[in-house]
Amino acid sequence: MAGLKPADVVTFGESMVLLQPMSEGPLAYAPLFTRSIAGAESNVAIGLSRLGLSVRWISRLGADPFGDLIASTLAGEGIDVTLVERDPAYPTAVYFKEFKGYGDPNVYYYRKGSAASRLAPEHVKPRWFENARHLHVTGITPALGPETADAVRTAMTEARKQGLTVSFDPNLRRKLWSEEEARRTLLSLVPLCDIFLPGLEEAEFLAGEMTEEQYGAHFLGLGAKAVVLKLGEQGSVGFTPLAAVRAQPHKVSRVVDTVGAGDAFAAGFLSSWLNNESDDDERNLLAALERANLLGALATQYRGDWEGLPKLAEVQRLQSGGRETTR
Ligand code: KDG
Repeated sequence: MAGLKPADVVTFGESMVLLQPMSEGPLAYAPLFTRSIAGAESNVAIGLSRLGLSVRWISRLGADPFGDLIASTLAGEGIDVTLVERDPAYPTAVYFKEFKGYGDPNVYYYRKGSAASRLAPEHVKPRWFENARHLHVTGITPALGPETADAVRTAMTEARKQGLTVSFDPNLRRKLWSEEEARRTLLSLVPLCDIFLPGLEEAEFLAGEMTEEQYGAHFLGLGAKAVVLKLGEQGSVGFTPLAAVRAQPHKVSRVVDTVGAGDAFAAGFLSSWLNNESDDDERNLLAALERANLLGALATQYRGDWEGLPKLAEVQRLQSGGRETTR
């Protein structure tokens, strides 16, 4: 077997075909749709790849045309999809959005019994982590099928055994599982990560009501080495045992679609954090949080879960206050 291309980041999870109505209003009356793909981990993979990191995305897709579409879209983004397996017995999943004209879109999943929902520990191979530095996982995968939580646990454990660092975004999706199961499973995975990336609401769901500083201390106490709280329009705050840093939000004048903003945030954070050049936690946290806030904000400017993710040159231009050349 040929060696795998080195990867800064490995990630795995389910990607789906995404059908978005071209109009606002109830999905039941939407006549026309655009077609794209989506999935928390592949959104992060695209964000990282556009910022110049090498990324390996792993999943199970149906042996069907929608599986082809996902694999070729991600390969087209420069992501290594060599280890993706195609399952002739189970299909690629689909999901729909419903734009109400205000707030977060509603989402409707058609993913029960999908190829990725069959992911099991036996699929997680030591080879997944060969030649790689970091694993990123989300709390969506454990909710998908009977053995997916064990698959995530196995992957996190194996990655650490092979010397990778691990990040974990709980990405709570209440439509996928019960609150009790979600809380128990997500909490059990926190000690297996180095970087924990909850939103404020997710932190409260997992740990009850606390101050931001208490959340930082609480999740560091569970074993994470860095805790990053996403505060939405208020920016973000990060904690390590040595530092606590707040970063102001990147302001935008209008929000088109919030779905995928958390993944963009994760990509922004990791792209900076994994390339830390200094030993100064405060400095490293601030740089990573500022980039994360910027990416999260940019992701809300477009319909679609990843289409608004910027390339490195755009990020550098925005961070240095440069003007955009439009024509
Ligand atoms: O974070 C955005 C994702 O939620 C979206 O792209 C689709 O993976 C997805 C999911 O399970 O909701």
